[in-house]
Amino acid sequence: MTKKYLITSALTYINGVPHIGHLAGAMLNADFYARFLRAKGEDVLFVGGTDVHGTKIEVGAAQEGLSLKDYITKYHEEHRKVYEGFELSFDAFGNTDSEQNKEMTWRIYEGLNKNGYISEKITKQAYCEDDKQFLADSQVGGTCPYCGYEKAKGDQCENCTKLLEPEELKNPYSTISGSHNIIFKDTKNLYIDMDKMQSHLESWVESKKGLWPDIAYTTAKKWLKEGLQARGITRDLKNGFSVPREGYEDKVFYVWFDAPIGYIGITKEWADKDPVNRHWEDWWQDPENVVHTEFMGKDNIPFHSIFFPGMLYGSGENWTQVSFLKGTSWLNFAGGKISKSEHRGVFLDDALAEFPADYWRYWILANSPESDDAVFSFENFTATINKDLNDVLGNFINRVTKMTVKDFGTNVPALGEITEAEKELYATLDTLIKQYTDHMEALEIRKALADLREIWVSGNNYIAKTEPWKAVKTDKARAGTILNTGLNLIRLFALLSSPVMPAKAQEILALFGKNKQVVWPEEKAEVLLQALKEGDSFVAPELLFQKITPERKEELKVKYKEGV
Ligand code: B3M
Ligand code: ZN
Repeated sequence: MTKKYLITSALTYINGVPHIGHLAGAMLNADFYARFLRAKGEDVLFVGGTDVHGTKIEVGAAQEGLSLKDYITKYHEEHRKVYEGFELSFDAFGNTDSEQNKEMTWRIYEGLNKNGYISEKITKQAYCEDDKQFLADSQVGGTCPYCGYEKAKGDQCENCTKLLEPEELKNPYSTISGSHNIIFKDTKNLYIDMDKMQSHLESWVESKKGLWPDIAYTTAKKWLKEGLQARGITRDLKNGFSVPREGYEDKVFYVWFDAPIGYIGITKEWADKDPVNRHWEDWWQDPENVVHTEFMGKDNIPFHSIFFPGMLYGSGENWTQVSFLKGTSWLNFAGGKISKSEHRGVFLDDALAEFPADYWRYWILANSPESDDAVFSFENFTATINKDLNDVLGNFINRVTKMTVKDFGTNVPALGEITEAEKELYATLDTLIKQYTDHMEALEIRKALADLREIWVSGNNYIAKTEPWKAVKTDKARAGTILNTGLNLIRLFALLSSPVMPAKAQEILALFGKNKQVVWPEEKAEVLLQALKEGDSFVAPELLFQKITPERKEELKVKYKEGV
């Protein structure tokens, strides 16, 4: 049986519009991989969505004076729209609050409970007598015992960055109402006994050595080394799934319990729309035949490398576990901390209003913060777009099509005798395309993008060397051969660029007629460069890419507060 490829990208919290850092961390890498595998003819299911439970969302809804339901609907839709704008090709896209996800969450909880992995603990928690509710750690404000900052939160002091417990705050108050009427009250919650899974998870993580990227493997190892501890899976909150257990009527599951299960819930929701042809079990309960690749930012790695695998394992069913965990570092902004309220940094809605999605996709993938943090600046963005997309790729396409139209019209000229120059080009391309494909398969994204650029460069080198503008004066058939090869290169470049810049690739393929289907080029370059035949018609494009002027760049730097 051929393998199936399950791809998941972290489910973003719906409070706030996502920025380019979110794209760089999870969704874009996942989309790039999904498109590549689909082009290779693989069976792919790409799952994504939004995370709508927990305190953050509850607070966000209260701030906007919306009901939870309206708040969730509004922002889920907003996220969906920008992701569509970035051409993220999710097969299944949903929310974590669906009926299907509740069913899966309860099922996994019941399994864990049956197998003895659930316990109950009583702890003290902040309770506001005026709000008549328990407060999450981050909902308690007060004075930091270390630095005296008056607006510290119960989980962390923003001023001195110390991690805190709510009881440590002096003069505690509710951030919901401002009331100082706070007591610390006993509350019981359910815990998952991760300590009982220590040895199982140790050997499982060990089996990923050399397979997972370093950042994922070492993060998982670090947690194991510190020793796993029981972790709370219920909370005294309103926004979440109810808990099927007596005495827990006023509580909900912790957001990080049902969020990763959300991948399964979203798959089930998708399958339920077409029950004859889609089966969630084919993806989630077939570990032998499914390759599951997860994409996320580095802060999400512990949950995906330890807790979620532990939850699935402890439930006792034969779940598909993560095969490859692609965690990335941060994409930072040259101007400092990205903030919507201070209009600093590039949020996805603004990004789409400034430039085509493919400009961003190219830059972000080429600068992917894979092992180290990377920095976005309009300075660098401008340089990359002008050089790679305009001078290298765009210029090649323009020159070849314009020269052909001028000397041969809008039909592909004949391919005559193959000379050393073509043979050299074939050899270069064979090496580069293999390297590119290998890097994509291994999810070495920066390296893959460097290969893609080299592939484009090889086209320019070929034209510079063969000088068709000279050849046409002395040997028109030779010029025809060069331009035939050039036109074929354009088509090949579009196919190879499609996981990175899907819309531009379609635009380029459309120059050669109706067949715009992307099939991954697996033949030898010599064959690939004979796909377009003598007489096939094409059109010379209008400007495919546009340079960013120095004035525009300066405007953008001011507008988004880069170094201002
Ligand atoms: N919503 C955290 C985040 O957006 C969390 C990820 C859940 S993935 C299952 O970074
Ligand atoms: Zn402090």
